[in-house]
Amino acid sequence: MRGVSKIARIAGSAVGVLSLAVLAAGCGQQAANGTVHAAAPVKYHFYETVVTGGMIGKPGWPEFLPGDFTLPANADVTMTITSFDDGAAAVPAQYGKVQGTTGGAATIDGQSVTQVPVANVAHTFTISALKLNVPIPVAASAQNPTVVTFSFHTPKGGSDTWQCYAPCGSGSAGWQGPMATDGYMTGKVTFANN
Ligand SMILES: [Cu+2]
Repeated sequence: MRGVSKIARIAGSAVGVLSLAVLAAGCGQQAANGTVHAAAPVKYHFYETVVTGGMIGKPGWPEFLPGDFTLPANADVTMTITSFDDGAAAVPAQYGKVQGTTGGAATIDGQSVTQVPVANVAHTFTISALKLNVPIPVAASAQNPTVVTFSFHTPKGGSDTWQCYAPCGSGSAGWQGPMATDGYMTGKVTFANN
């Protein structure tokens, strides 16, 4: 009782009102945070960067960073791929099409697209097991990357291999070197339940 009347008295002064308001705001924030966390749908934004071999001191070895990675299972995942590669590696027609994403589209440098001209493709991010394919166009320059964003729903668990299907590697068909080396133009994506 003594405590309550003391607070009531302090509340009468401007300073008291202010400190009570801060206290109340603090409490409310904490409660709201907890509630939002529990109720929020699973959303996850994952970022990839594609660098040229020259950028990593390994000419001829363009690389996805990270190469092997984990995403939440059974979740709507948004991926943003920033690619600095300004060299083309033309793909067969099917790999110029966006497939398996939410809405069947991807946003490339701010524009929603469903396909990229095959001659303008530098890389693809493809998970064949999920029928997911996203072409990554040639960057305007090595200093001016192209930014590709798309969303897809992940499987309930397990792991899959992703692969770039633009022949950006070495050898006569462009399928050797980084195209065949884990962590460069192919890798493992794991879908984890916590
Ligand atoms: Cu590639």
